[in-house]
Amino acid sequence: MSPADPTSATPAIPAPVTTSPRGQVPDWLHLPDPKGFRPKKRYRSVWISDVHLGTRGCKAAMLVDFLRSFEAENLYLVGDIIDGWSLRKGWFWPDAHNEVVRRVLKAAHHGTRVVLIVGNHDEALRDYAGFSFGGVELATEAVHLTADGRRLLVTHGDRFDGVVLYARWLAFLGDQAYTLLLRANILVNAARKRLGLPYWSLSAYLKRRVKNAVQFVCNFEDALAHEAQTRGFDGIVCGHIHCAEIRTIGEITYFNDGDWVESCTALVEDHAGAMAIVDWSREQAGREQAGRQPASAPAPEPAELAL
Ligand SMILES: [Mn+2]
Repeated sequence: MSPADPTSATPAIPAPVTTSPRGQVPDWLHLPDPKGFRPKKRYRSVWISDVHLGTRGCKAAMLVDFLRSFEAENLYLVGDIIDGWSLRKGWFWPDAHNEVVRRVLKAAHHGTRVVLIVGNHDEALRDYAGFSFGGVELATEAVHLTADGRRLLVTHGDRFDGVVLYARWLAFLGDQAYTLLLRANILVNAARKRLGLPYWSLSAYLKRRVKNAVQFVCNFEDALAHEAQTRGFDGIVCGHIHCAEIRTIGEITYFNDGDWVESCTALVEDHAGAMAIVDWSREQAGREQAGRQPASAPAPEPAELAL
């Protein structure tokens, strides 16, 4: 800005009122945790997905409890965080859902790198990939380098629905058909959206075909491992099918961080690069049990399955 011209008739613009001693941020960002709160765990990275804020199924209170329990350098929100489809049908937004958003923004403000990967239920955010809001980076996928040097592709996983649907054919048709199907899935669902039809949902499809669900989950995992391998990654982190998992497929490690609708699970990385699944409903149950028992009772089993 050039210095104000004293001869100019334009009145000086008053300085904005400072609402917080630390600058232009709301005061709630600095609210301390309640007294006597358990010490925070320190993770290098945390992945959560399929929170489905805006739906009655979302276990927001459990998630707030989890978000309050740790500090992390990286927090990846791996898609389907806000359920835009459900909100379009009817507004449902209780306080606990606000609290999730508040916790995430607070973490970003205090130095956690927060990356929000777009899923299929929050696809409206896709247009904003590459932008950053309130310290939250929006992206369609991300690359994570673990502390022990592994390169992981982080993506929601909905792109592979078409591949999973036609998995048996793919065995005959090969890699080019696979690439084509990845594109077709996006086009088909864009067309369905224009026709007012819902996204072709893998999880709904699986539920209709319960008998074959195990096979289809395997196909999903194989499709993602194939993608990671083709693109030269050591592993892949995804969500989408609401099924937490750490599994080796060929040379690829497949990680699924689960969901906060049914299982209340997250994926975490410690400072040595070891990855584990946290089952928060089990952790909470263990804590309640420990609270009921005398102080000399053995500590509950840790909920993390180190790998
Ligand atoms: Mn999804």
